Formats: sequence, structure tokens, C-alpha cells
Amino acid sequence: MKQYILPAVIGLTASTSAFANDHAHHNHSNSTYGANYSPVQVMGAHSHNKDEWMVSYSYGQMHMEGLQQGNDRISNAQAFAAGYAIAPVKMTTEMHMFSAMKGLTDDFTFMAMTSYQKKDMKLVNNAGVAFSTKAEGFGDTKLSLIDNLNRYGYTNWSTMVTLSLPTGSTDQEYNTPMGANTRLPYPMQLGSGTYDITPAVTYECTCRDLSIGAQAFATFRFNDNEEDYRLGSEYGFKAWAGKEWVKNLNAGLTFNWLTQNSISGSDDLMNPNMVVTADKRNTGFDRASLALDVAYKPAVLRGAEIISTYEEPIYQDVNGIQMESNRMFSIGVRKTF
Ligand SMILES: [Cu+2]
Repeated sequence: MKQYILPAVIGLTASTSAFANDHAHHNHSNSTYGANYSPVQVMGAHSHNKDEWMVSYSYGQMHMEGLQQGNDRISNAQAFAAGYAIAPVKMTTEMHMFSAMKGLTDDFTFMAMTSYQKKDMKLVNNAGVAFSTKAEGFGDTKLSLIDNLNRYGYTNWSTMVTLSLPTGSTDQEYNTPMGANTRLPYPMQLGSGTYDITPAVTYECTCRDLSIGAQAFATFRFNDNEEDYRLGSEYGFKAWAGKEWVKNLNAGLTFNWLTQNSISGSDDLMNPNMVVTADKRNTGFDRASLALDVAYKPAVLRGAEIISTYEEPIYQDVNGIQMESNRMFSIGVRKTF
């Protein structure tokens, strides 16, 4: 199934030119100047009018560096002393993210998202030998249905249900000092390997010229993947405030909270004593972050919008020993038809 997802998304993108309607973009907000902000990185924070399309492409990077135990930084030597032969030093994830949204009816908006990812991890063993591993391919594909609840009179509230399809592989391997085609640890895999459901509820309102909102969501996984494990369930909360600062320039700040539970089951091809990241006891965390996002629609782009986000963790408490999350950023373009 994996190889058909991108053509499907491109097909969706190509077909959008048939819909040249010029509806207002944000179904929820009124057209008052200064208050049509909705954070670009929060899925389900906005919906679309019937037959209105939005397509977007973004390039993003996520960085992790160094080790934490609980919420303390620790050294590689401490990880070796805890019994591991190899410690991760640095990890970079590059993502090409594609999404399409369509207003199906006055009530429901459909969204499809997928990504192409490149992961690179640098490691060092207890003899001081450094090496790196790489993984590359499609991530999971997410299909969402947003209900704006307008027909019930709840104009500030909306719900979203997302189904994640396991298009990202969970059997990435790479040549390492331990051997050829070694199964890479959990964080280097490209997907969950399971069908996951994420319900979410979102509240938005406009106070004077400020748009504020909040969203609560949870991700559940119902079975083990082909490698006999499942990622932990997730519980998240987001709250944001932003506005249109000058004409066609929206920006705001989002607070993110994410609790991810530990992995259950395990991939027998990973050796939990070898690398910190292959031990499922070192999975699951609480993390808070702040994200700044900007959406700018310069006249020269004929209605297309430049979108960018920058996110920095402000608190993280991990189970066992894990890499520390650093900054995350993305830049892209989106257009509504
Ligand atoms: Cu949209």
C-alpha cells in the first residue's frame, strides 16, 4: 500500500484546480480584520467551507541531542555505567510533509496528510568509537474528519477524528559495527506499524482582535504491529493565542503538552542491552513546548501563503534514559482554492 499514497496525494493536489471558489478560508472566524488567526501546526484548528480545498507542503527538521534520565541531563559515561554498550549522541529527522483538506459539506472537513522522512542518528560506543545510522521513507498517513458542530449552535467548538494508516515502515535496518543490516532502534523507525485513532476536541474564540483556542486529543493503538510491539498511547493538550498583526501576516504562540506512554511488547531483533534507544523501558515521556508560527500571504504569490513554525521544548521528563528533544522548525507553502 505504501507506494500508492504519494500518487494519491499528488492526484488530490492536481484535481484542486477544478475548484476555483474564493470562499473565506476559516469557517470558524469572522472576517473582522485582525482576528482570523489559527495556528498552522495544529491539525483541526480550522475547517473549510463546502467544496473549498487547501493543499500544503512543508519541509521540517526535528533535532535531538544529548541524554536525559528523568528530567536531568546525563553523560554518555552514565549511560554506559547503566549497562548499555552504545549511547545515542545526536539525531536529526528531516520531513517533507504533504497535506490536503476539503470541505465536504457545511459541517464536515476532510484532511489527508503524509510525510517523507529522513532520519540520521549519531552514536558512540563505550570504547569511544563513533558511527551513524540512517533511515529513509514514508511516514504514516493520517486521514481526519473535522466536524464544526455549527448545526448544533456550538460555533466555538469542533471535533476531529484521525485515523493513522501504517504506511511508515517499522523494519528499518542499517549496517553498524554490530553487523550488517542491524535492526534500528525504536526512534529510528518511520511509523507506528499500527492503525491508530486520535479523537480531538477544539475550542476557539475571538476576544477583541485576538484569536485564542485550545485542543485536547488522545491517540490509541489497538494491536501490536508486525514486529510485536505497539507504541504507547498519547494524551495531549494545546492552547494558543494569535492575530493578524498587519494585513496578510498572521502569527501566534502555542503551548503544547504531550504525555506518551511506554512501548508495550518488543521487537526481538533489537538488543535492549546494546543501545539505549533499543530498550523499551527508555520510552514514554511528558513534554511541554512552545511553538511560534507565522503565516504570510504576500500579494506576489497570488493567494498562496508561506507558513512557518519554530518549536522549543520547555519541560521534558522521560522514562529511563532518552535523548533530549531540541528545537523543531518547518517552512512551507499552502493555498486555498
Ligand atoms: Cu485548511
